[in-house]
Amino acid sequence: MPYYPPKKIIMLIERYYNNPILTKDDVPYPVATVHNAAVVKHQGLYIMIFRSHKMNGRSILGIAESADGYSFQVKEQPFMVPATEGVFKEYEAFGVEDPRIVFIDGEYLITYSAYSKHGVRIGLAKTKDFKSVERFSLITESDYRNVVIFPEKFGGLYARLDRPHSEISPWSIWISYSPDLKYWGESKLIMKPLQYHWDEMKIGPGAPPIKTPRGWLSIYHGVFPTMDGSVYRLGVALHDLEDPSKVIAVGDEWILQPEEVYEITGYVHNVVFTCGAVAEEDGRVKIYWGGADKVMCVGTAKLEELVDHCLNNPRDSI
Ligand code: M1P
Repeated sequence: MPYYPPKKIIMLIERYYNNPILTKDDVPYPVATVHNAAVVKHQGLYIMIFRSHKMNGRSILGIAESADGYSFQVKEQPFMVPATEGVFKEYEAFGVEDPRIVFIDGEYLITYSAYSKHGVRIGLAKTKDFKSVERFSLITESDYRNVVIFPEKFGGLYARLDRPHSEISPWSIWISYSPDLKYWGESKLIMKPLQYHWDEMKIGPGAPPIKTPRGWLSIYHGVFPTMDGSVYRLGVALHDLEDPSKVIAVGDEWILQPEEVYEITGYVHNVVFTCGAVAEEDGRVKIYWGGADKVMCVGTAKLEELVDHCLNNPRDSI
């Protein structure tokens, strides 16, 4: 009999045993889904801003709080619904989706997708306390999604990763800079899907990048087309600490794929999609993801292992 060594399965993310952590049944107003949430720690509490489809199919953002990052209590009222006045009214008419939150310069910046008959743009809103929120600017034209802002400036400039919808190149990750969060430029394509890989169809920034001693860790989503629709998975990339436009390495294999029932079936099947992760003091990170565009899930990973995953088995760069 030939000897087959034991199969080594590397589990980088440990799913929380009690997933999903939030569903539509936890929301005190009528919604069809709870997914694609941003999560940050504010004054000792975990704040989650989550997306929900209303019964007409358009999305709003709700807010929930937790003491431990696992058990969340949803507030009575939504956090953001489409604006009813000004320029935001025109561009949010079809809904607000997929928030990301970052803390910089004493305030929380929330980027979100704003949908209207004109396409999808990115709105930027600000809050200091998650009690009130102020819309600041629409920071892209159509068609963009998945904008994450770095929690530090580079040479005095804010930096963001984003994902325009190009008809020429597969949907890829770009970087742009801004002196004031309003005007963005110096744009550059920095990461592309890799042909016949798990993310060959399109990629998009997921959680805002996390600073580690070896680089900025970016958790992104990648999509593979199959005869049964698209499969959304998560991967990781490492960016240079001083110059985030330099991608040091991209892990060749995904770190999470739809495997549990609540990821395989739902509103859109076979989807894990992240908008937020919280780095803890013990070197672990809580990664939050939407399962099948219907429920919210969480898992933990060691930051060091995610960085190793990028560096030890990288793919060819673009
Ligand atoms: O249905 C899966 C995802 O599809 C879109 O993702 P992308 O930005 O890659 O196109 C978004 O609608 C996202 O919200 C959704 O989870």
